Amino acid sequence: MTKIKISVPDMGDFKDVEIIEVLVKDGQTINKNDSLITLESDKSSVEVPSTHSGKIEKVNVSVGDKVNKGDTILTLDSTESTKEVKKEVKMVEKESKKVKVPQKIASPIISAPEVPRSGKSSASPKVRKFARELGADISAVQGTQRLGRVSEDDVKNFVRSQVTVSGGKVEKKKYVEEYSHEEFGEIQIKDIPRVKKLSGPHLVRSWTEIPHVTQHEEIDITEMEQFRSSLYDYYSGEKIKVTPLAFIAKALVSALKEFPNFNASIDMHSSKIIYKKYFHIGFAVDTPHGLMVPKLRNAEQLSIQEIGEELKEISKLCRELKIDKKEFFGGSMTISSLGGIGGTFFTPIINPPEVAILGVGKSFDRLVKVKGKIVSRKILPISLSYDHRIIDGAEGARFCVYLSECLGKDFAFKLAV
Ligand code: CAO
Repeated sequence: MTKIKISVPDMGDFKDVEIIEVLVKDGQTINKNDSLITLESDKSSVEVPSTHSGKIEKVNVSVGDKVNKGDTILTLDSTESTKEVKKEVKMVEKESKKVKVPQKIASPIISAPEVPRSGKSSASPKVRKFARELGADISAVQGTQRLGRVSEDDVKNFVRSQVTVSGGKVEKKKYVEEYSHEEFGEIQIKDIPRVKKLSGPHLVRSWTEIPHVTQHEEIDITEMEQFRSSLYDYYSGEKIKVTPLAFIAKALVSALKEFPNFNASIDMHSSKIIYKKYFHIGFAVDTPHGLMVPKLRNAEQLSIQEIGEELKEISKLCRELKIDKKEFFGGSMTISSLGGIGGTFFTPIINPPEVAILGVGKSFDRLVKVKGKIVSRKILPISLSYDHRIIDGAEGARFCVYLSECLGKDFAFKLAV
């Protein structure tokens, strides 16, 4: 056993550097490279690692001490042989020369070289703790110190760049326009409607947390449309109006039965998938108050005509603000239909905790060549967005193909109308 002293390394121009942490104590067994103390100057903080393994006889420093190069940090009963220690001393000496930290090492007094921590962000335990307390991810903080080391100020600046404090409340940083709007002309300022205020954070969470993939598809609904426009009441002879959305909702129920991954939710905390045995189809309703997404409950038990009637009834309740809050929850999958307005493809945002949403555009006529003849076909554009964590591309494509079949020329068999 060799008794050695480990002392403060060369710190360049720094004098009287404060010890902000003592990471070891008397009697402790330590390994080579274990951190002993943290030094902090006004410019940086750094951990001083041990150059040897052994049992600490006595720690000579305390928090708050101001130290200089060569001051003894501790004495150690080294478990290494005298020969090894001498060899080690020579190596330390060589390394120190390499990094241009001049040190006069007289065995067995050894100066510990300053070694910044490896890894993405190098920071002292104190700075790491400080970042943790503020909820900041230290790996995201850009270190401004030597070798990119992160200081407390770096953490503070990082947090400042992420949040604002207003009225004692910490909020995520607001983007401030460089020029105010009125500098460019007349403006009017209104409150954001309550429904939009409520749905905003939900949409942001979905867009930022769920890896969305949107698959577009054109469905030939010519036969379905001929059937739909030919519906009439048997007794009164009056035309029956059923929205294409009712057919689409029915087809969606069938697809959900075929592809249970789409009628699911994921719980990332417990790493579980929740498969739903019910078919509650959400549908986006455009109201003067903002977008609402009520559910059409147990859609698998309803006929297409009944679905059409319920859609009308539920959207009326939404527009009159008479809908129960609970009706916005507990869905299987949502349809966002813009078909009554116009447009073709878009990228609908998933309505969590659901994992997919079907966007529907306005159907249009297309001239196509069939058996040498030019004929007009009715095409329905759809856009399916799904959560790529649970649904892969092949399944997304199969889902679209299946929907095409349900609404295509054999729709009557597929939907059993
Ligand atoms: N292609 C062509 N025409 C369509 C169509 C489609 N995909 N879907 C509906 N139509 C037709 C209907 O048949 C109806 O025609 P008639 O007046 O001749 O009967 C007309 O468009 C109006 O339909 P509608 O949109 O009022 O009714 P709907 O039952 O189809 O839809 C509802 C109900 C609640 C979905 C709709 O009123 C609505 O609010 N749509 C907007 C949804 C929305 O905002 N989505 C975006 C969410 S993301 O911001």
